[in-house]
Parts: sequence; C-alpha cells; structure tokens
Amino acid sequence: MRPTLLLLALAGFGAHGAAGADDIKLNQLGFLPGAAKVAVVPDGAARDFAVVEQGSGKVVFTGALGPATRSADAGDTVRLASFAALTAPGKYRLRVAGQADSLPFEISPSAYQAVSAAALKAFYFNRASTALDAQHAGIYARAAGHPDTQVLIHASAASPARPAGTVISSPKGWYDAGDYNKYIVNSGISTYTLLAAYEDFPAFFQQQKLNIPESGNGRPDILNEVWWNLEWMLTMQDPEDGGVYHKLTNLRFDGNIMPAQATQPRYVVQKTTAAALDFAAVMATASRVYAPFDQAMSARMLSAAQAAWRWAQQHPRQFYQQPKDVATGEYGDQDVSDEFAWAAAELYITTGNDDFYKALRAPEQAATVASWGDVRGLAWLSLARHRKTLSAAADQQLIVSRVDTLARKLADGWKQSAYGIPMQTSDFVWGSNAVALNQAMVLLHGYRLTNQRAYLDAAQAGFDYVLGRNATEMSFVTGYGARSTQHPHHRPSEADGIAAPVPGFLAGGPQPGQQDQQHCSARYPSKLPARSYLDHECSYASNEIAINWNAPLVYVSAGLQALTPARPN
Ligand code: G3I
Ligand code: 9MR
Repeated sequence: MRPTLLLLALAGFGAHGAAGADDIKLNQLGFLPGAAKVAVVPDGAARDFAVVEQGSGKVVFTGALGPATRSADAGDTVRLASFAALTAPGKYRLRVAGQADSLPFEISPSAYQAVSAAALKAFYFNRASTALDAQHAGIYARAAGHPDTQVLIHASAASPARPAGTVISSPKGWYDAGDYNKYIVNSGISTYTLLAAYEDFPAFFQQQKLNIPESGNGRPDILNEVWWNLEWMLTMQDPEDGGVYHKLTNLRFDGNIMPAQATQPRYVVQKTTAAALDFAAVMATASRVYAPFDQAMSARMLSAAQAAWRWAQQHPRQFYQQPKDVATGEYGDQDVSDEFAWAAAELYITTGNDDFYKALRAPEQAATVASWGDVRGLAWLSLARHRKTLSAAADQQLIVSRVDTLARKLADGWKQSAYGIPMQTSDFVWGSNAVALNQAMVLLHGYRLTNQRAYLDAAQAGFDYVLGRNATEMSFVTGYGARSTQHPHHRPSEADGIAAPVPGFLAGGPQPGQQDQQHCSARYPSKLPARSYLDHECSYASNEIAINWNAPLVYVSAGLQALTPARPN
C-alpha cells in the first residue's frame, strides 16, 4: 500500500482493501435503468444520501436512508439507500456524509450483457479433454489434458459385460469445479439450468456471441457449450442396462497443476439411482431443446433418458457409497424422491405421456429452492415454463401455486432482511452464493407467472448480493466489479502463472463451516455467516468455483437483462 493510501485508510476513507470493511455495499456492476437500485449503508450519523456522477461529482439524486436495522448474519447495523427513480445511463458513486464514497457503478441498458457472457464462457474455460487456443481463450490458452479416452471401470462399477479394469472412452464434459473430476449428479443440475435459461430467454441467447470454437455454426452458443457436456454425459451410460456411472474421477484429487500435467488414472465409479435420474431429467430436457437442430440426436437423448429411467425403477435405492480407495467429491444423497419427481416431470413435458405425470406424484411434491441434492423445485419450474402445452392430466392451478408460494416466501424474507436480500441464516452453506442465485431464479419464474414486481425486485437483490451488496463488500465473480474475488480455489487459476484468475467464475461464498481452515495458512476474518469468506486459494469451502454455481449466474444475469422493464414501476 502506498503511504498516502495508508493514511486515507487509517482516516477511514477508501478502506476498500480489508475484508468486512465498514463501507457502502452495492452491486459493483450497477443496474439496468428500470431496475430496483439499492445500496447497504453502515449506520452512522447521516440520515440521507446522494448519488453523484463519477468524474464531475455532480449530484444527480438525493434520498432519505431507510431505518437502521441489525443484521445478525453480518453482525452490523445498516440502512438501505434506494434510488430506483434514477434511470439516466451513466457512471456514479453513492455518497453519504461521514463515509467513504461507494465503489463506482453504472446505470446502463446493457449492464449485465458482459457478465452473463463471461459466466457462460467460464464453462468453455473449464472444458476437459481439449486444448484452449489463443483465438478463443486469449491469455488463458492452455494445452489439453484429461483426454478420458481410456477410463477404467472401477470395481464398484463392475458388471458382467464390463468387469473391473475394462477400458471405456468418456471424453469431453466440463471439470466440475476447482478440481478436475466429472460428476453426473452435479453435471445434471448445471446442464439443466443452462438449458432452462435458453428455454426461458431464447432471444437473449440468440444474440449472444461467446467466441468459442463452435461459434457461427448456426446454433446459439449456449447450446454449443452445453453440447460439449451432453456428449460426455451420454458416454456415462452403460449401454448394456441403461444405468449411469456416478462419476468419472481420479482416485485422489490432482495437485495444483494444469490439465496437461495430470497423470493419474481415471475411473468411472458406481452406478447410482441419483445419477440415473439426473441423467434422465437432463436428457429428456435436452431432447426437446435440440429437436429443432438435430432430430437424430434428439431421439437418441430421449431413448437414453428412458433407459436411465427404467434402470432407476429397477434400482430405486442404489445410493452412492464412496469406495475405500476413492477420495474425491461424493455428491452422495440418501433421498432420491426429488430426483424421481424431477426426471418424471421432464419426461412428461417432453413426451406428453400421462404416465410420467402420475409418476411425478405432484400433490406430494413441495417446491424448494434447488441445489445439487434437492432438485424437486426444478420439476415445478419446468412445469410452469411449459404449462400452456401440457396435457389435461396436469394440475395447472397446483403448478402456479407451488411456484408462487415459494416466490412469496422468498420475497417475505427479502422484505424483512437488513441487507434487503432473500438470504436467511440457514442459506449460508457451502456454495451459498449459488443459494442466492437459485433463489433469484425461482423469483424470476414467479415474476413471469404472476407479474408481481416485488418478485423481480427480490431477484435483483439476490443478484446484487453476489456482485457486492454483501457484508464482505466483494463481487464474487472473477474479473467483474471493482473489488472481486482474486484467488479462487481453481486449479487452472492457481497454476497458469497468470496473476488474474480465469474470468467469469462465481466463488462459493461465505459459510461458517470453515471445513478447510486446517488446510489454510490464512485465517478466516470472522465466524459470522455472512463474513465467513476467505479470498485465498486454500479455501475450498468458501472460495472454490463450481459449474452448479455458475449456471444460475448465467440464468439470473440473462433473466434480469431480458425481463426488467424499461421503467422502475
Ligand atoms: O446435509 C447436511 C444438512 O443436513 C445439514 O443441516 C447441513 C449443515 O451444514 O449440512 C448438510 O450437509 C452439507 C452438504 O454439503 C449438503 O449440503 C455439508 O455440511 C457440506 O460439507 C457439503 O458440502 C459439499 C462439499 O462438496 C463437500 O462434500 C457441497 O455441497 C458441494 O457443493 C461440494 O462439492 C465439491 C465436490 O465434492 C468436488 N468438486 C468441487 C465441489 C465444490 O466444492
Ligand atoms: O480441491 C478439492 C476441492 O475440489 C473439493 O471441493 C474439496 C472438498 O472435497 O477438497 C479439495 O481438496 C482438498 C482435500 O479435500 C484435502 N486436502 C487439501 C485439498 C485441497 O488442496
């Protein structure tokens, strides 16, 4: 730190370096003109705020701060500054007497175009089995690794036709996260969420240009990117019986190396009910999405989905059990009632066969915010999306009421929260940033169904949260925002010799579990749920990246860009 900066920091000005610094917190990218616009201001003497134009310093908006409210999760007392009525495009800062000005932000009709494209491009950066060339990856070009053309059947996955040690080919797909393994369960929700984004906002994605190798082939780039993973997923199904391997993995995590340096043997491990059902749901979804582009592949995906569904009917309780010689991620789940419901819903939507609607057992299914281990909410979102074309078997009222009830519950939490966000204490889990975004995804569906402005504004708040309106005052998206995650637990970002992390990735986010503390030389700054975040490469429990966290970032950034009206109300 330069001496002048140090003095400013000591005087309480511009102390943007320290985690948990008591500064104004807002979405560092800014806002669409018609969006709700809210900043979180530490409680102090001031009762009002101003928005000033960056550069000229001209005051363009003034308003009263909201009431002082205590946040138990962040351990502070804050007031909200709301300036929705400011709609003129420009660059601004928020000003409160006695406090440092906020970080700069923009009001722009294209505020989230770039971050949305980057969030999707991140999947390209995490492609397995391929080199990334400079034309598409720029400075993040790298050599190929993990070809996965010679993968061993692990003893846990052995079958008569494929005894242990049999070699199969299972290339492509995305690396799951900061590690280099590939897991069907997590691939399921991630791939679905991207396909759902396309189903909901086709016009947005038709105009988006990602500059990936397939760009310009006549298909939207989001479908090109998802295709890379679908091709891999298809190879994870045993053609003999329709069962699906749970994961493709090393026995132990790779070290801090680039993909090309990896040498450990790769295995497919155990067939599970959860993998078969998540696979079935994704293939049924993909079958309808790709039908206009490739009839043959669409048909193949549907029969793959049906074969996996049949296998799951015959093996309804095959839960993942980590073999003794395997130490990588588990994605274990002892309750697959939600996976059954989700797969049934997608098969029903794609085939129109009422038997699948019955199998869904709709009245028994609640709607919940989705995560890799609880996918029942995805069934409701898909049914809501396709409600106009469903057969008479579907209970239309139930579909609307399930989504609306969940959206209302989230909006109630949003109204009561000190930071003005839907996140509650129990939401600060491993990957909490994706909880915020999956909540926003439900709220956007609620808005589409009911046109209630509060749902859109609450979704905006969840998005604002991950881009800076949070206690750590960080944007959790690499490369986006004035103060963003610099040291994600992401092997390429750590090992590529480039200072800046690979852009467009969402860090896991604050959560008080701190399961990695014993592996970290750096200390977490706080045990408070909303401040328990460590921007250090060692912190896999708060600072890893993962495909299931990036997917709702794609969905929500695209959704806000596509749905926000031109005027605030
Ligand atoms: O199920 C319990 C719940 O009953 C309890 O109330 C709650 C309290 O914290 O914990 C719940 O279990 C958590 C579980 O996720 C399900 O949410 C565990 O504490 C938590 O440690 C576990 O974290 C998972 C983590 O792997 C460790 O297994 C994350 O969800 C999951 O996203 C993460 O995934 C890893 C892969 O294994 C490997 N690749 C990277 C990826 C991202 O970090
Ligand atoms: O890098 C691994 C990360 O992808 C996983 O999410 C995490 C939890 O399973 O584990 C990480 O690997 C760590 C291992 O569990 C313990 N030793 C340190 C490893 C990180 O360098």
